[in-house]
Amino acid sequence: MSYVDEVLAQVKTKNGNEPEFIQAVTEVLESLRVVIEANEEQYRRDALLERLTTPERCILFRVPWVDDKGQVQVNNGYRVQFNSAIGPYKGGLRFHPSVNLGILKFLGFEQVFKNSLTGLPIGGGKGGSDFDPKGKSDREVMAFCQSFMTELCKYIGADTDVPAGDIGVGGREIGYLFGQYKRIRDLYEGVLTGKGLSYGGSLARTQATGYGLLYLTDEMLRCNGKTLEGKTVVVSGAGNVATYAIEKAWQLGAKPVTCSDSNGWIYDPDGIDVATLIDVKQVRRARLTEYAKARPNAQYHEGKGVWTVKCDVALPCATQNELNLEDAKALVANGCFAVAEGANMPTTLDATKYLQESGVLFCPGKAANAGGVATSALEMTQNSERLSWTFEEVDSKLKTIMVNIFHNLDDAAKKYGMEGNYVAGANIAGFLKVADAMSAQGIV
Ligand code: NDP
Ligand code: 2IT
Repeated sequence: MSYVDEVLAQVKTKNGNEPEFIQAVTEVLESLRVVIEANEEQYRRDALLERLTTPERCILFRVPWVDDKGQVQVNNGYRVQFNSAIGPYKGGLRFHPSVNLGILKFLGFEQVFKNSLTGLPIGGGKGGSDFDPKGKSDREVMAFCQSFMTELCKYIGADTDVPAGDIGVGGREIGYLFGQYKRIRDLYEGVLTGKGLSYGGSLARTQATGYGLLYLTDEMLRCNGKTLEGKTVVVSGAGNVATYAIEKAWQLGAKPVTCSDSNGWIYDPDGIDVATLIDVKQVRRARLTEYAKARPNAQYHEGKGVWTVKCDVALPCATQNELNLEDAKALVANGCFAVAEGANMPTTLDATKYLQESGVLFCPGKAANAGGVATSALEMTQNSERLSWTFEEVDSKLKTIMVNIFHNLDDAAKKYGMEGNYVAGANIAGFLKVADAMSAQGIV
């Protein structure tokens, strides 16, 4: 059996109850075959793939907090410190009822390759809780965040592990988490990114994932003789990534016509109005039905459905496995020619294969959404030098990073005989740097 098949089989046996983790590892290892085979003896002897697919450390803890009725609630807290070969662990915190160890292992594993692709010195990690911030008062969210950080602060630090936001963790949560870290550890340091501008945050970090997604998509289209100008774009999600993807799509001359949340979706024939979306989701923390009330031409539909809308470009920006084979078929039938993932692993393996075989340009999340973590690394740099850069400076660095990421994965795909396969290109380019650092550092 080949070394890749051996390790894949082991990963499936050892992590049988973690389907998302197995899915992420399968995608990566399958596309690394040609690289591994070229160096199989050394990699096997050093158990490189076993080490690459096993987190360095997983921390699980109890998070007790008191709700507004005086009732004690208990949630699970996690931090998966996956790989520190190229820098301190870096990756977001997710607060969502679906969070479990398997989900965070998949996200941490993806983060290792994503962070490598940015070209910046950051290792991979992810954390979070099954806590659901929806419907909670600000005081309840603060109580939860303080209890969560009381435990997490023992394991993180500006040079050790630097969390940030993800689903359910935005500016409000990062503020409460930072305050508690500072109080307990008595350290004013860049231990979190995505901070507010008044206490060490970076300009453009809020917009970075969505903007970066569009910078990369623009470059991918240009390199394939197309542009975003005048194109119809469908977007899923209505959170941080989706909102700023929609804003940048407009700025680059495209027309974004959809967004969605966990209850339903919007089709706005006039194009999604960013100010209304921000007011509904960020200011009022309301449902998308409120968007439809504010925009008379917009249609609200319950459930899932953005992928049935005719479009040129599709940008899944909500959550994992939200675009399946049936959705991929609908996109292709409607003439969609490019898909770039704003979310982490939003496309199922069979849907990805179908899109690629149908000639759709497909860029995986670990490259396409790397602008968020790249700008987090720029926030870490600003914190270290105790300076703040202008919006334009950060945004222009972000753009350069996204364009470079695209060319690195495009070149890697070409070099290994898989031209146009950006999934393989991203996995190979991300892997090579991590593998080199791991090999240089001995068996650790
Ligand atoms: P937010 O919490 O800001 O927004 C998430 C959006 O997705 C919301 O509209 C939410 O709906 C919807 N959503 C979440 N879970 C589900 C679900 N199970 N089914 C349907 N809709 C769902 O998160 P982000 O925008 O930050 O994250 C979105 C994706 O992007 C995630 O995959 C995340 O890992 C990834 N990502 C985020 C980065 C960042 O910097 N924030 C960086 C790179 C990737 P509702 O409003 O109802 O909750
Ligand atoms: O998935 C991701 O890359 C993020 N949620 C952002 C991580 C970060 O550290 O900024």
